[in-house]
Amino acid sequence: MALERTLSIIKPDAVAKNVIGEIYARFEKAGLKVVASKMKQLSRAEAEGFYAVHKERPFFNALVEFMISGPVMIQVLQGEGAVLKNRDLMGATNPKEAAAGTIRADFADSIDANAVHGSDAAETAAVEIAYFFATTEVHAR
Ligand code: RTP
Ligand code: MG
Repeated sequence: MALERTLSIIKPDAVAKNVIGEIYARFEKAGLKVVASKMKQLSRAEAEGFYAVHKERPFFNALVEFMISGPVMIQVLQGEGAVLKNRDLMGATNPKEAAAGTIRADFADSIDANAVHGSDAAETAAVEIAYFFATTEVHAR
């Protein structure tokens, strides 16, 4: 497996539930290192741009409204197979379908308020990391 980086976002619902630390602990216990992080209130334009791939989908407006409903915690995770490892920790998009012990099973309330985002491939990870972080803000560890 290759050493990879992936973009993770703790969404407004999980920030509001005060579980940033619990989610970071899961990353660390799985061998993922936080190599960049920032808390941010996304603007509408930033949220629309980030999820532009979904702009024709019926849930797009609800997704954008939700993502700007409060601050998010954005981080770059680094580790062996980081993209898939993070997706495994997150669980299925719909928390009702998420495996027991995953972040979404434990902290998400609905398919809209589903606690976390994670890049879905190495290529999208590179684009998403550059969307939020300058290269000087991502640290070799
Ligand atoms: P994310 O991008 O946030 O990590 O989530 P994901 O890959 O698991 O799911 P994706 O298909 O990329 O969808 C992005 C977000 O849109 C919302 N969604 N709602 N109502 C629906 O059918 C529906 N489908 C997707 C979810 O909040 C999902 O996280
Ligand atoms: Mg996605």
